[in-house]
Amino acid sequence: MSFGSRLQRPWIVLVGGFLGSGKTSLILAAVSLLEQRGLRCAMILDDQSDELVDTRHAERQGVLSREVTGGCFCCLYSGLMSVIEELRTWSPDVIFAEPVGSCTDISATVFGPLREQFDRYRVAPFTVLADPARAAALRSEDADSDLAFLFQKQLQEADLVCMSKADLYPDAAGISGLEARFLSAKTGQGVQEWLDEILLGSVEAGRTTLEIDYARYARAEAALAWLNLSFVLEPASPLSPALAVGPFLDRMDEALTAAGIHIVHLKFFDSSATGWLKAAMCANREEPRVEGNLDASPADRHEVLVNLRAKGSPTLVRKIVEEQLRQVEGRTFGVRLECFSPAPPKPDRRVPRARLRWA
Ligand SMILES: Nc1nc2c(ncn2[C@@H]2O[C@H](COP(=O)(O)OP(=O)(O)OP(=O)(O)O)[C@@H](O)[C@H]2O)c(=O)[nH]1
Ligand SMILES: [Mg+2]
Repeated sequence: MSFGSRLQRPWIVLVGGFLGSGKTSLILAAVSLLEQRGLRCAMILDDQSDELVDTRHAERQGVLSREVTGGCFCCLYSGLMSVIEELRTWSPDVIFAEPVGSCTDISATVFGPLREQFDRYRVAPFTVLADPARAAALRSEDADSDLAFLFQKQLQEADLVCMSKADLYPDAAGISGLEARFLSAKTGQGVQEWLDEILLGSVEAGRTTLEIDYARYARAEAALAWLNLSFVLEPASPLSPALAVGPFLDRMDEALTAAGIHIVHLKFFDSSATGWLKAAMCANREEPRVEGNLDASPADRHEVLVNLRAKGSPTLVRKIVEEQLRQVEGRTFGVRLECFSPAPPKPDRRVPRARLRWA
């Protein structure tokens, strides 16, 4: 079975879904499978700001990656296209793109204008991932209304819904009213089948235009605190990546939890001469999930990235993180810290479904 060749139009594959649903993990697993078949793949990450854990992770996995920063793809179609055009010079077969996990209205703002480029690209159906635990929480009666709004809108515009993390939730239910696939980026379960379906199947791409109130969308995103931090750490004595970031992560979780800040996704990335480590948690007091060189030997210099998406006040989140940073043992320098609420989304293109025809 062949997915195509370099002489043809490259595939554009958008994988959306809520913060922490498993987008980056799925894309990295898919790239690995496709590369085993000799296909060239690249990946585009999207964020409100730069210094992204996901980009560093992708680079460490050897995946060609680029960033679109300063907003969601829904507002930055032209930015997305200029990165796609740049990647095209490298003749990729498949370009994956991961929208920000709070982003929605992708069908009208990205798939819509992308249809006009049908002579240059093949566009896969829009996959939206849902973490079963998050889906249950955000569909319950006491769900946070802002987060639930974003989650629902993302699902409503999906061409294909996939329940992620099937290894963690083997008995997960789907979402009522939606046909869902089940997959695990960790074990590979369902990933090949998903690729076959999006690249060889007949599901139409971008078939649902959302009805969405942008003022409500803006309010929901503005309820989030978005923090990107980078710094260099020289500990008093050499530490492994796990020991360099572990205590900082634990204390940050404690302090955020004590202040009533709801962690949506907290990611750490440590790069050192002896190896790298990524640690992430999708809820307060969750056991961090760790990937990388777990047995790396101690190093005397660490480059640390922290990306935190939380429900709460950016001013308070910043204060907590600054306080925890002061408590890190050793010398910290080169600190860059940004913390804000996402600005109201303003699409640079919006092409509703009714005006569209695929070639
Ligand atoms: N056990 C298990 N964990 C997974 C799987 N997929 C993702 N994870 C974990 O879930 C967390 C979130 O995964 P990511 O791939 O970073 O999710 P994301 O949707 O890209 O997150 P954002 O970019 O922040 O929106 C990480 O700790 C992953 O290791 C899976 O299939 N199984
Ligand atoms: Mg990601």
